[in-house]
Amino acid sequence: MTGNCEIFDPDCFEYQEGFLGRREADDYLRVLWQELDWTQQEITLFGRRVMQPRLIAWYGDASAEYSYSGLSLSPKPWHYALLDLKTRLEKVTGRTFNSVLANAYRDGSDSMGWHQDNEKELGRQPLIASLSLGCGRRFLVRPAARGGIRPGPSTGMTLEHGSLLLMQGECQNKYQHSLPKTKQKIGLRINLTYREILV
Ligand SMILES: O=C(O)CCC(=O)C(=O)O
Repeated sequence: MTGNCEIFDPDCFEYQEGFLGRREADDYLRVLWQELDWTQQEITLFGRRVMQPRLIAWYGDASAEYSYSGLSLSPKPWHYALLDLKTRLEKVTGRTFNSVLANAYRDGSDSMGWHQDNEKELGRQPLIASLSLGCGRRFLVRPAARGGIRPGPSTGMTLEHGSLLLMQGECQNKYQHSLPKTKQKIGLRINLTYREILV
């Protein structure tokens, strides 16, 4: 796969705009919004229980259990549209995925805070294939804190409808990423992060 993502470390991030055509991206957005089993979950953040500012759904092979921020997710059986996309992603990446975390940002007040996807069940150098559907949202990246040194300054780019972002190599060890709130009047965005959970 080729892509341009010059503002981020090219060893860790690869971006392809228009991975899905406009029409099919529209169709996936509509079907996934209507048919996935979306829930709003409570998580632990800095010792406090808070509701996540977005909806999520976890699908995959039965063995692909995933835990983060005090939340344990058991996968729902694959939805056909998620399975179609998984097959396409496996073809372009040459890798396999056994699960997908779907995030739905209903409007600009939904968001995802700074984090690294570095849970042990993802392995040391996970490949995460992140598909964006719906309204473009700003995606920020910054160097992770290390040895008492605070995180570095952030850079960002807009993840467009139908685009694919691969996060790979040392990405989850070196960098944090986030999807900040925005005051712009915008509608739904769905993000699908395909992962391989080591079981
Ligand atoms: O919505 C996005 O693009 C970010 C998703 C994300 O960071 C994650 O699922 O770990």
